Amino acid sequence: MGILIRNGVLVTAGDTYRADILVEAGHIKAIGANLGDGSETVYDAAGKYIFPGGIDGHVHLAQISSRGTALTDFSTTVAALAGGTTTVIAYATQKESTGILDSLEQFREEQIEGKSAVDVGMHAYLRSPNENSLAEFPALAEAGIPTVKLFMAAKGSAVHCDDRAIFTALRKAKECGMLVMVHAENSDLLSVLQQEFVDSGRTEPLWHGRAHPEVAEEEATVRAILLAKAAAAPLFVVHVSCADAMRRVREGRQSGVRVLAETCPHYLVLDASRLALPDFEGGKYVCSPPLRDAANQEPLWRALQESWIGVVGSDHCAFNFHGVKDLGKGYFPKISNGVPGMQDRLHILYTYGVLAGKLSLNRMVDVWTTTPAKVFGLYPQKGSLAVGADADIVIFDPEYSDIITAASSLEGIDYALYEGFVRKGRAEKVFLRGELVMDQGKFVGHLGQGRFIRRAPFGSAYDAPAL
Ligand code: DUC
Ligand code: ZN
Ligand code: ZN
Repeated sequence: MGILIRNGVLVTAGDTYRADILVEAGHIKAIGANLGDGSETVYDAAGKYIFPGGIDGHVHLAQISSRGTALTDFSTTVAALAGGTTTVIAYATQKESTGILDSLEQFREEQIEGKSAVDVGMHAYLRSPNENSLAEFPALAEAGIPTVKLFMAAKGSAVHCDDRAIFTALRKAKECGMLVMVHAENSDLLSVLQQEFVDSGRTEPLWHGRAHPEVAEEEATVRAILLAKAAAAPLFVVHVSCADAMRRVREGRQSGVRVLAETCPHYLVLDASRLALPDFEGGKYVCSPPLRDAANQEPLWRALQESWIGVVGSDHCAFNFHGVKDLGKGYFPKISNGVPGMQDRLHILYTYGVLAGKLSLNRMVDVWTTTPAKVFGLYPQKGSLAVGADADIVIFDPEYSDIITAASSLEGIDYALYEGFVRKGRAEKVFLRGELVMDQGKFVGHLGQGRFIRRAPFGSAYDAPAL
């Protein structure tokens, strides 16, 4: 039996218009007027917006952090659904002495299957690539995993990548439709500063931020872009946190490099003053790159509106404050890095972007789902309201308003990153492949409904807009 969503205002990356949507067998069957034969379940969306389901291209779940602490698992993807996100792409780390594909296959079987509330893709998070791992790139693309993440920080760790590793990975990736993603921070600069601060007893969370200055991100961003230029390969820079790094991305694109970028909700609305909160409260906000001075926020919003940055991912990486984050009390290098964000990505963009006049509604949909779908090989199956697409659909009530609290968090940890923030609008009903799975903030689906999604090679649906 089909469903019919009537009287809503459809919002896509390119259009806003009133129409009905007919869904059959998990797909959008038709968009228009006078649809259906009367046998459908009807949902009246008068006064509501209809968005394509959100795609969060950057989440960390079911992993052990570099500090040895455990992250929340895929059952917490219910939080993503509450914020209208129907697909996440999770980082899956290559295991020691194990091939990339074998590692990821194991991760899918053990952590994703039977547990997830949303559809899931995987990014391969590589140990420093060698000849064996590069040789696996074609098979990764074939397996529907066309993205690899390389980590420029943390020299000495298994995941650190030097310039040689990045350059060779970029060249190989280009040959087989893979996209290289980088965490861009200059490792040496970070470690010198960290050592100095620790040696002089400056060990509160604030000093984590000071040990990761903006220029360290800017330098690594430029270097990665120039390596991409040398390899004539595309590049995706994750979690751009500051205006200077963003400008380097824009200049790189203007100079002809195919460089794309993501920023995250926390860099748009939270600033470095959080790290200085008393009683180790600042520990809740420790992530890398760190929260920046507030002056960076307006340029980042503008970059989203102008398409200099195309993607907003949450970089959801959730730890309990008590018992996990607070292990780093008195010694910031031990604080588990990461903040939650899966639940409120849409709320932050809508309330503090759209309603504040910084982002058009269409651009919001674009950075929240459509460009992520295109860049990460999910388009047009996902990220759009189009005939034939998966019926991942959000009925969004723009009139709803509440306050974010830990009590309303579904993220599975003991604090809310945006505690006390007003949240306007709500994903009132969320459909995953045509099934109603979230209704008025209540999960009405089942864990395990989410499927592993094989993604298409990079480039098949995407060309970055010219700047
Ligand atoms: N930074 C990352 O790069 N990944 C996860 C968490 C964090 O803070
Ligand atoms: Zn990162
Ligand atoms: Zn991350």
